[in-house]
Amino acid sequence: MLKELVIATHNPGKLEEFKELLAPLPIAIKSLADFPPIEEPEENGRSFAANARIKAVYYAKQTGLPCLADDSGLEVQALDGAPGVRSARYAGEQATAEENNQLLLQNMKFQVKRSCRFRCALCVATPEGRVLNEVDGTCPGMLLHEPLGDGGFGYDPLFWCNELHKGMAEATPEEKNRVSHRGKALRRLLNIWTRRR
Ligand code: ITT
Repeated sequence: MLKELVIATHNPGKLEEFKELLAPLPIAIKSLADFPPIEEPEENGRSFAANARIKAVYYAKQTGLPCLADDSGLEVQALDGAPGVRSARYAGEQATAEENNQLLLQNMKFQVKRSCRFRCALCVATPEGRVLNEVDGTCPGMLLHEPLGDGGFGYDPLFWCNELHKGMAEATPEEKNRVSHRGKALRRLLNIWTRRR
């Protein structure tokens, strides 16, 4: 298993979840805040996996340490998978979570079919730019008609989690990590790492 790992994200919500999930492991966890500012790469991949790979390889080269990158988002069935890979920028390049959520509610106003899912792709890369691992995870749910709960981040207030039978923003961090797309993907990664030892 790796001794040091940089969690390559600027999203504080993601970072907190990773720190909690990785805490039991003997790995020194760093974040991008431990390095001088690094310009962000262009996330122009057509899939979550492609974007996770772009970020992991780029930040591993920039930091000189192995990096774990996450690309994730919400896919709404009635919108043909949107916001999808554009989840962070759904309402515009610099959009806030609040603005993204408002636009999504507006676009779903007259929709009865409200199935959706969170997806997460993870990639681990070395400073030489070699991809070590790629895994993913999915979390099924329903899009709510109005925000519910005050936990989590991003689209959590609009997401009814089928597995928890409650709103994602109503869940404790432990509950969310148990069923979330990110929790599932990370456990897959940890299984791969521990099988190799
Ligand atoms: P980094 O690229 O720096 O990791 P980002 O926020 O730009 O940060 P993404 O490009 O992967 O990350 O965009 C993911 C967006 O999808 C994120 O901004 C949230 O709005 C949403 N999202 C992802 N995981 C989520 C979760 O667990 N709960 C709620 N929303 C989530």
